[in-house]
Amino acid sequence: MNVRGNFHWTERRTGGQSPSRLTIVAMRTQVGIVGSGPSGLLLAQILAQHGIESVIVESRSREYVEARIRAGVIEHGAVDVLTEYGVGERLHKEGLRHDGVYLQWPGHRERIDFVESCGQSVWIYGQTQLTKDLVNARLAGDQQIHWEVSQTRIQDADTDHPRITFRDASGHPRRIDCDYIAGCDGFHGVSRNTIPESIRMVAQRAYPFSWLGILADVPPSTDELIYAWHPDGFALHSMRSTDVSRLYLQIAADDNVTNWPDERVWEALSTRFALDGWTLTSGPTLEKSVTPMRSFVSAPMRWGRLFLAGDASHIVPPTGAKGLNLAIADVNKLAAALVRAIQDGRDDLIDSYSDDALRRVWQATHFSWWMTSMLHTPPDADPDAAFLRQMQITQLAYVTSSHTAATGLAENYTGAVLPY
Ligand code: RFL
Ligand code: PHB
Repeated sequence: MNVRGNFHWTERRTGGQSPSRLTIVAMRTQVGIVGSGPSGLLLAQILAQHGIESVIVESRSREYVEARIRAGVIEHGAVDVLTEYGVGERLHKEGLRHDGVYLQWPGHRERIDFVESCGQSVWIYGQTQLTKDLVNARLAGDQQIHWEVSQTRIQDADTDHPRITFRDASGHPRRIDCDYIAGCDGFHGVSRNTIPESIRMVAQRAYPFSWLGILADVPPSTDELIYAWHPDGFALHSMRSTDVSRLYLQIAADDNVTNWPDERVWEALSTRFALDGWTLTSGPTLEKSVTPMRSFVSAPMRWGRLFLAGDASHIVPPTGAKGLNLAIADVNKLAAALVRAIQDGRDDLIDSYSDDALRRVWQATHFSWWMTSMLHTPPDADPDAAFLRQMQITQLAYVTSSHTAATGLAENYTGAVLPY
């Protein structure tokens, strides 16, 4: 038996006596976690704060995981969770608190005030930064992450001896025997498909457009996010800091980055954000990528001792800025359930985890679908295009002029509608 920190490895020699020929075949942990995105990393962090041991396996390298540019908006309640579990320090120093958001359509830019509507705010803090904070917290606590694993499998999840098998970065086979397994491996992971199809319900919708995302080395031209409806397509002006802008353009579902040189990108952005007396400052682009738009929910989120969290179980189109926040909300519930089961021997919270988490998931799925439907112009080929565009503008005018309607948007956007 070899003990590293709190990890107990059972070893088997594959030949000779040289330590370099050792193959580590098995270890035990309380919670095995597949995936080191925000879901897996935060779950491990919360469990560690409660004295519960976990092991993370991740198919990508640390560099890749930390550089993946994704979300930027963190809900009030999610910030509270990160703060409570010791990973909110840099967010509070470097994050930007936003108390509202602008909705725009030609000739109009109207602000929805979150604080006045529902007493909450959101924070602008890149998922890349949050991921770095979580990885650093884990490694500082001498807790391991197995990077660059392959052939991950979850076995016997419906028994009381579930395990994760995989090949480590050097190709050696390994096994982790667990009390519980958390499937935090995103939309393309293996966890969800471990649950038999016969007990899974899937609800999904693919949208006929994508987002072209641009990271630009230029100070934002706005103090708060602008969600703009335009006949040419939706545009979003977001940011990562006071020096770096994050912008998005609605493009056709079959379009790709090579069709969007910088000049075309800035021209389209200037057209879609155009407003008298306001100018968009352009600058060098640091990154461009295309995100397909999809709503997807797979239920239940539990099968035996396997629990799904985050994108492994659900995907929302990014218009509502909900994906990362749902991941944090899932994990906060899952951690509480596992702590209760492991430390008090009580299964009530693990039994209700799936239903509890799905309430927020469906609410966010509805909000993201609603925001997406209000803001993205239908393709010209849609026979109802003229009608739908008029409905969108009517909805935008209503939501920005009725206090009640604005409060509905604010409650959903900040996450106030369902407490963590
Ligand atoms: P992740 O981040 O996908 O992490 C899953 C991890 O699992 C690993 N993995 C495996 N590991 C081991 N074995 C396997 N077989 C594995 N298969 C996969 C992967 O390598 C990865 O490291 O899922 P997680 O942790 O659930 O986190 C979800 C969030 O990342 C996601 O919901 C958000 O990024 C969505 N999102 C946004 N969410 C917000 O709340 N606010 C936003 O403003 C926001 N903007 C966005 C977004 C997502 C976007 N894209 C690119 C989809 C903007 C965009 C453009
Ligand atoms: C982002 O900053 O990346 C972002 C902001 C708001 C969204 C989606 C993405 O709705």
